[in-house]
Amino acid sequence: MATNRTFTMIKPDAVANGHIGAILNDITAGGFKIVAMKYVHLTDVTAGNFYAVHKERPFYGELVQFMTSGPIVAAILEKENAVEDFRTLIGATDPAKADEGTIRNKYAKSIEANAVHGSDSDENAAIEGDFFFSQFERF
Ligand code: RTP
Ligand code: MG
Repeated sequence: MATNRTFTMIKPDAVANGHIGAILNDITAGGFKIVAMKYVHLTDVTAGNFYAVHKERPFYGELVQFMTSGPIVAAILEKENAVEDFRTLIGATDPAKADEGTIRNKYAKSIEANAVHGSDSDENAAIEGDFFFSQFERF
């Protein structure tokens, strides 16, 4: 499998709880190379646009509110089979269902405040990475 890329965010709950360092450590220990990274506070407009795919879902308003509640770390990660392997590393959306040792199992508190984002396809990984990073901000 060729090396490819995924996109992640360390969400406001994990940032506020002091887990940036531990999560980045788990990500690099999991074999992912960080090829872009920034620390930003999303606005209603930027978070709303990022999550536009979830606009019709009942949790959309709360999700945008949560994702603007504090700063986040956004990053593009590189590894073989990056999208699938990263979703394995982070675990299920609901941390109560996330496997032992996964990032959400270790650092997440609820289905919404679930510590990290991971792209769900190669196509969305490219769209999400382009949303946050210009060509000069990725390596
Ligand atoms: P993500 O996109 O953040 O990696 O998470 P995911 O694929 O595992 O889950 P997805 O269905 O894409 O949902 C996006 C984010 O919305 C919040 N959520 N809240 N209240 C709820 O029932 C609910 N369901 C999902 C979570 O923050 C989830 O990660
Ligand atoms: Mg998703």
